[in-house]
Amino acid sequence: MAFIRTHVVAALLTVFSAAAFAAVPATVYKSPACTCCEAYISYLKQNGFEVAAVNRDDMQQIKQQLGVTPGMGSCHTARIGRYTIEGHVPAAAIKQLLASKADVVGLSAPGMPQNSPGMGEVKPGTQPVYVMRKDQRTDVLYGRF
Ligand SMILES: [Cu+2]
Repeated sequence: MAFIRTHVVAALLTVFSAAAFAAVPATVYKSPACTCCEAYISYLKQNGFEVAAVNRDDMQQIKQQLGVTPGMGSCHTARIGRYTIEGHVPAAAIKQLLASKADVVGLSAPGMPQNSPGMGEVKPGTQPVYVMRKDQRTDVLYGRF
């Protein structure tokens, strides 16, 4: 099992290192008072994203515009490439999605999960990340990151 995991990680690193040269632009929409949003923005910057933070008072409207699946909302909403990234989604999941070019709306870490990036100590491999799809299903696990 450890052998397989090592090889999967090595393969993923190869995929990502090609894209790691250029910072990936990301726009993060958040309400002005949100401190965990700030922590998540710092996390994204540390993980190779070039972040534009936009304060908004109409986050519900933004989420609707960007196609966040009802019931999968969190605090901040990001637009990265053609995808909407809702909440405290780990960078590895975002990079995997960008590389896959999957035809989905984006990813979500619904709610405010403890130990997700920006929400305390990160425990890699434990954070469930869900796919936001055009059919608005809410039960499709993308993986644990
Ligand atoms: Cu938050």
